[in-house]
Amino acid sequence: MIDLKKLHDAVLTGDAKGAKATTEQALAAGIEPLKLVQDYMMPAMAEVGRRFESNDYFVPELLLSARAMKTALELIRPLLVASGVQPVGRVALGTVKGDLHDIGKNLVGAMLEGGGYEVIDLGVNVPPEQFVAAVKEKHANIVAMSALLTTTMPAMRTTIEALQQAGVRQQVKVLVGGAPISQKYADEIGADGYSESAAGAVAAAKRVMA
Ligand code: B1M
Repeated sequence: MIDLKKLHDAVLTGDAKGAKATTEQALAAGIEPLKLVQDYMMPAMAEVGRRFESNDYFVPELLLSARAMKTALELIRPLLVASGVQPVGRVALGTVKGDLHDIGKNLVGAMLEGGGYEVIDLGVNVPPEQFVAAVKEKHANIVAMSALLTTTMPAMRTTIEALQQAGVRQQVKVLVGGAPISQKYADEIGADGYSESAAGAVAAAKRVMA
């Protein structure tokens, strides 16, 4: 019997080796990969955030927890992707300019790939012109933006404006998400879709493409 709380605690304490070992054991025992992410790893990261807010954790602890989460996700990601079907669209995905958070963005990418989309991962700190270039040169049908900071949310609006100025806004759908983003904000900036979770991003992509 695997104690899955160990995975939660490994992410919380930044123990990458422990996170990897428990994830390996859990996957070998046939536990559903998404359950590991949603029920253990994400709550641990939420607690990391709470400790950061209350000054019990500082940036080094955030980095260690992020590394532990990423180590476990490296094992899980291929399994999320493998559940997919035929390619149904091409998504240019990135964390917006000024923002270096990529764990959620990577999960969204894995879920979209699992949902049958081809994902062009532009990485983090992606300037508007790079999203525009992905639409023009790589013929993305969806621009998917992630932001984790209230200070970087406005880069989503700037990117939509850049798509308009480049004359390509009509040929793409824009999806937005990330902890500080809401449906209200998505509507305000003229995005076509919003999701609060990685799994929901697939449904949102399907909705906007329909
Ligand atoms: Co940062 N950070 N961080 N951080 N960090 C937050 C976001 C923060 C809320 C912590 C806090 O104060 N409680 C806070 C932001 C406050 C605010 O803006 N109001 C914060 C801060 C302040 C900062 C710095 C400024 C700290 C500093 O240097 N003083 C700095 C900024 C650096 C920068 O980006 N320029 C910073 C740095 C970092 C690290 C680099 C140390 C590290 C990131 C490592 C990495 O990503 N490689 C880090 C971390 C780990 C966090 C927390 C603790 C965890 C983020 C995370 O990975 N969550 C975070 C606190 C928190 O979120 N509770 C925090 C797990 C992940 C699976 O969830 O990313 O929300 P999330 O993604 C979800 C959904 O949001 C959604 O799906 C995902 C899965 O369901 N989603 C989408 C995301 N994108 C989507 C796109 C979609 C659809 C859904 O469609 C396209």
